[in-house]
Amino acid sequence: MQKGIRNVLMLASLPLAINLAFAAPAEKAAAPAASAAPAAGPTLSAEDKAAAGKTYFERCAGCHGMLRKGATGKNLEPANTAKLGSSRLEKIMSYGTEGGMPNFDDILSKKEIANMATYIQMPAEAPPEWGMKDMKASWKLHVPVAQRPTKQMNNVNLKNVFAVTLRDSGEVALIDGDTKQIWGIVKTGYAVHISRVSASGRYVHVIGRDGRYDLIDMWYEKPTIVATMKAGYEARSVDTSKYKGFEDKYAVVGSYWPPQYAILDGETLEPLKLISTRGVTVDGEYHPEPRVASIVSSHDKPEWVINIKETGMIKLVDYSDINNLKEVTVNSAKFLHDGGWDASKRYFLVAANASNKVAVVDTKEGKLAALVDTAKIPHPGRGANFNHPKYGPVWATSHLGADVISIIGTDPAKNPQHAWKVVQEVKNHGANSLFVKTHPKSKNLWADAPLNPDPKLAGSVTVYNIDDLGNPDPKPQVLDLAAAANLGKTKGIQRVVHGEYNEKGDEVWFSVWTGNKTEPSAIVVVDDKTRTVKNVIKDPRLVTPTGKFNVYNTQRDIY
Ligand code: DHE
Repeated sequence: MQKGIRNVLMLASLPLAINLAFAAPAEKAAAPAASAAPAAGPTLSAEDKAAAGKTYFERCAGCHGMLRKGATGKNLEPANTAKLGSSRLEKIMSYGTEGGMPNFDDILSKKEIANMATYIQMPAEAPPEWGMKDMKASWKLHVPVAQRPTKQMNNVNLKNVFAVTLRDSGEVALIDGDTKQIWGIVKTGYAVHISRVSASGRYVHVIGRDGRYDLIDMWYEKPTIVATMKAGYEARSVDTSKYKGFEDKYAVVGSYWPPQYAILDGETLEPLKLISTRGVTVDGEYHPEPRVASIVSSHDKPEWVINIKETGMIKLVDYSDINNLKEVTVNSAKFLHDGGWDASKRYFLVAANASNKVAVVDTKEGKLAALVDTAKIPHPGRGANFNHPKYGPVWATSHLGADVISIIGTDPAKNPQHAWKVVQEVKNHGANSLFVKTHPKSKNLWADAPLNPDPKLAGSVTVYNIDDLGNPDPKPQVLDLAAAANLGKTKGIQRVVHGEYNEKGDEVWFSVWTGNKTEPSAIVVVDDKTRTVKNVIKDPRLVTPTGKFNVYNTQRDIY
């Protein structure tokens, strides 16, 4: 058996693929420790260390980094954590902070929290590399293009299908938005982070937190995975080529570890090119872990916007000739995370979250248009575009670190006095928000607060009437959607997360995510006009639903 294939089989047989990062097989030995070890310090048994390492990957690494150098979350290297000490660390982990750190006392036991407090006072270990050879060995073409259906073999209205992440079961549910029935569930990587839709609208591309990338073909009777590959040990982002003439030709996948992005064949996922993102930050200092955060595909040119978290560099990658790849590197601000297009799709707005800024890149000119100062830790998802009654075209974000929604002017041509400024800040019902949402056909602006330690706030959403935002004191409505889901009492907090519109823009779907996979979760469908609950989708197969991606809106970047 080929060594690479054996690795992949080993990965599949582990409960979590990332276990490899903490218990590397002999042929992929871990790189030397990245941070200086104190002479002596807290220790754990091998078993507790492995368990804490797994939990660290599942729950902490995204914000704090594999090497614990900090990004959205604080630096957790021993020099800092030892100063705080076990008891303070345990309190922070148990109850969260107002600064955006969620509480974990509802999903981790006291022992797990105590072990984690010890673990993060021990030196960080760098996981192994994952290069082109590994990617190629992991690649499985389940169905070659020539053997796939030549026309749609089902009667589902594909434009209104929602790809729903079932976080803790490592699956994606494809839900028919017209009937609200589960059309199919496919086995994917662990905790799929996002789904993106190919330019043709036929394929759904899904990337697991563990770096497993699956391509789902929706032309079969039931959604079917036609290709799989592993992009690294940890990943969050993916997109496809959307420019005319390149539809479905390429895919691009960004990794957190190793820090790199890969260009793949868009219909087979065959790895074609790999580019490291290690390098210097906007301050000119070397960083060993500049992770790939959001990626978006231009509709106006053969280009991806690839945001490098730790360096604060935005890469504009021209994919028209991948052998002679051209990258424009735009300096912005550190800790780039999530973002979306403005309504014209010329400007991309991305949260430089721990810098409390939103960076705006002008993709027509290939330049930074602005760095906008905002409230603490902006977290927009893809943001929300609408016409403000006073300020014209605007884009909005909510915040992990503040209980406000920031509204930024986006029209330098006709409303230059408002462009790239926070023109208004309105109150959200709580901090620890992740996503805002609206739709061109809607008059509502929605915001969640799922990571709030207060269950009432975590289970509610704020909604503003956009027309009311022109008034001096606009009044929102706060809806308790967790209560509307009627799941009964659960140990895990019922966190209402991620609004997503249907194709028509007259319904908005929210997940009620009980962070505990043994407890029930649901999806609540709200009628956008009346703001009343229309359906509650409950099914034992809906395990910890989080992100939902409507095919039509995702394919066309409507938000
Ligand atoms: Fe996300 C988007 C990273 C935690 C659900 N998340 C993104 C993007 C990044 C990212 C880089 C943008 C992708 C793009 O557009 O190309 N997310 C991270 C983290 O590093 C972080 C903070 C910690 C972690 O460990 O992963 C994190 N994210 C979460 C969650 O806890 C959520 C709620 C559930 C989960 O999967 O663990 C979550 N993130 C989402 C969703 C999106 C997302 C649903 C897509 C939003 C959209 O509308 O496009």
